[in-house]
Amino acid sequence: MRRRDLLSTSLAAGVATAIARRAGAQPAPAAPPSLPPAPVAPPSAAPPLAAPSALIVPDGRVLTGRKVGGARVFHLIAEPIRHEIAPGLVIDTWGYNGGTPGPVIEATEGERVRIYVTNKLPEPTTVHWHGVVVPNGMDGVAGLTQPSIPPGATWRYEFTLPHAGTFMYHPHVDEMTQIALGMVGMIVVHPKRRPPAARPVRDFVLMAHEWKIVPGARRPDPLAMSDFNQLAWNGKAYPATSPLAVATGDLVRIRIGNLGPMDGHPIHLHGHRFAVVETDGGPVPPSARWPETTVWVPVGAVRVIEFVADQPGDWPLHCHMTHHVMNQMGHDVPNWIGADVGGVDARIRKLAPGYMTMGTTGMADMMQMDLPDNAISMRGGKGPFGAIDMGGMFTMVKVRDGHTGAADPGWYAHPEGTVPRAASAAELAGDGIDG
Ligand SMILES: [Cu+2]
Repeated sequence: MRRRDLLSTSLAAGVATAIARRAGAQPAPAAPPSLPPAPVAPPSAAPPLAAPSALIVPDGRVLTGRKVGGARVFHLIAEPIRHEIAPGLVIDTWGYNGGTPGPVIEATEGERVRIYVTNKLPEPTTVHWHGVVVPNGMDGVAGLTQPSIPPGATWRYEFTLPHAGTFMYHPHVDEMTQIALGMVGMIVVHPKRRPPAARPVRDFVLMAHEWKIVPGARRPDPLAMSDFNQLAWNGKAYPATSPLAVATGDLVRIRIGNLGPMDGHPIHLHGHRFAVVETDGGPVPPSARWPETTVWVPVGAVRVIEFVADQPGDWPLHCHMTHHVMNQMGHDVPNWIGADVGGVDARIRKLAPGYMTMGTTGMADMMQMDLPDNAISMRGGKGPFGAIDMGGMFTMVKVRDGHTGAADPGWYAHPEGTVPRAASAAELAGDGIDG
């Protein structure tokens, strides 16, 4: 359902309600949301953690596996899941170990890893270790390097991690369906010897994803090619994304992966300048780095950025494609901006009392319109100064003096005189501005 369809649905519902009210009847009960019964398995138990993770995965999970003999053992479970993208929007989809994205697999350079993959899907799958240099037979490509893993089976991958870095994993069977539904995850391989850090390092992992979810439906549409309407960081859309909390002066590393079906994302950070220090192909030599405030993260790529968080405040970190920081809707709403619709509205109101065309002064009013069940507002959330109109692939880096832990420190308290305000008549006159 595109936004136009949603608008006509809302309008139709409004008309029905109005007509029913006029006739003195009870409004018809809302149609039940389209809920195909989902084969939902309970979240699978992960193996116990061997050590506390050095990574911070906002809204996500880490698998550190456990040492058995000379290998680190992991268990990935490919399965149907029920996942909340944001309060009010729950989807029935596919993922790993009870969620999407799957847990971050964390290991160390040179380690032998043994990864068991249980297939609880209704169709075959495999796991490809994207960017990890493995023996050809461990590459996870159905038909080419292995038979696919049938439903109900548990198969075993085993290889040595030759390189430190940030990588990803995903199926190479029915990619269009399995990847689009959310079967994606990241892998972090720490260097064997970590260079002594000059300052505390805050090491974040963020994975971009996108779905097409018809407003009111619970099942993402894996056939979508271009009209994705739900964009997420680690499976969550703002306002459900957790901020990245750091202390002033920390070295912040953000490992950004993208295994969305179709779209690259220009990821923009406010208030700081960063460098791309690593891709899934390896480290970028310092002589080859350049300063940036936006990094293009193509589909099937990792970009690791680093910066010193030297500016206290609440700084957006978001995709700069405007439709990727908007929740749930599509792109085909009629363009009424600047139109005089008073005459049209008056005539429609004879049939549908209370009708009002939206969007003549911009789209902000649409962000508050009534929604069907299992749909969320285009608008992001409430900020300290009013509504934040960005949603979707939006989060914040919250920089505070002396902040410890990963908890949200709340809204930034701006020092006196550092927030814009209405100009006074004396100021306008003094600076020669005709306000
Ligand atoms: Cu984007």
